[in-house]
Amino acid sequence: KFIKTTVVGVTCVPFSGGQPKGGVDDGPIEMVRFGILDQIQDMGYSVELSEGMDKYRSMKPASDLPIGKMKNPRYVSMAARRVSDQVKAHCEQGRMAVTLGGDHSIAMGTLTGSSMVYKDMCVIWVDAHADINTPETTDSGNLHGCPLSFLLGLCKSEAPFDWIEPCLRADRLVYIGLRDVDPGEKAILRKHGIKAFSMHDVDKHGIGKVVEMALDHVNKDRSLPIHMSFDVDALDPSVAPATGTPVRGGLTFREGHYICEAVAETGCLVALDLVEVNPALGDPESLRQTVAVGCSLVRCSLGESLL
Ligand code: Z70
Ligand code: MN
Ligand code: MN
Ligand code: MN
Repeated sequence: KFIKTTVVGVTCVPFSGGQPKGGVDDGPIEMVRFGILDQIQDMGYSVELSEGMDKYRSMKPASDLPIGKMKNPRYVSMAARRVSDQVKAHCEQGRMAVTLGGDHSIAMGTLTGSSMVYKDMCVIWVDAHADINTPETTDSGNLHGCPLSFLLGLCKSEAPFDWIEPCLRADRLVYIGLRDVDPGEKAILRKHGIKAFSMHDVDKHGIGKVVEMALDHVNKDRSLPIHMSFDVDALDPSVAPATGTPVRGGLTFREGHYICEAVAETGCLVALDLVEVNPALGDPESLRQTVAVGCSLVRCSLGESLL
């Protein structure tokens, strides 16, 4: 409905500054090694790869003292700003924008980028976590737990994040998979009436009904562009073990894939993030399994399972 070419614009973001564990910056290269780019091409798309992925590592400032509780604020901001430019460029060309992370702080960039082109887009956030802490409510100071508060305009626009224009309406955001939400985040979700389908809802209604309700909430007529931001830790650790903050009781392999298939089926997807694959965590089999499932979710979101 919105995608104008058969080109998929892939942006690899080897970035780990939004949280303390190294290795998540190797997520994209492992997915590329696993063959994600060839797999996308084998589906009949061509791939346009954003340039200079190594630059994300080299842009780390020599000194990046915390601002309040926020850790690595300058590095996170600079990386997200670059991601924003790259994703925006793909969207402007009418390409499906696929971003491979990296930790979830990069969503500050992916969503600002896509929303500059698709002003009325809605967001499906698939995650164990709500990632909506403000610089005030965060306990950890890890910015991968905060991107949505910046995007929704819930925190003051201060340097180094003053380039972020609030670009997302609270009623255009919906979550699936939540099961580890901080008290301050719960208060934010309540205050702004943000719709969230937790694992409890998935158990109660089944994934089919949950995805339908989620789409109905943000995109009743299936007429708005969708940006889906998929944190691999939404999946159960038995399915995706190699991630920084595994939380038990997550989505099964099929539930995760169902979400991607149902979103693909709407024909409204314009941008996809696949984040928090950390190849450094766990044994080689955990790594292989997690990278494989990440690639599989990307393919399904691009319509692999549709007949
Ligand atoms: C916690 C925080 C988080 C991902 C952990 C955790 C956030 N709410 N997000 N792992 N992907 O630190 O703010
Ligand atoms: Mn998460
Ligand atoms: Mn927690
Ligand atoms: Mn996340």
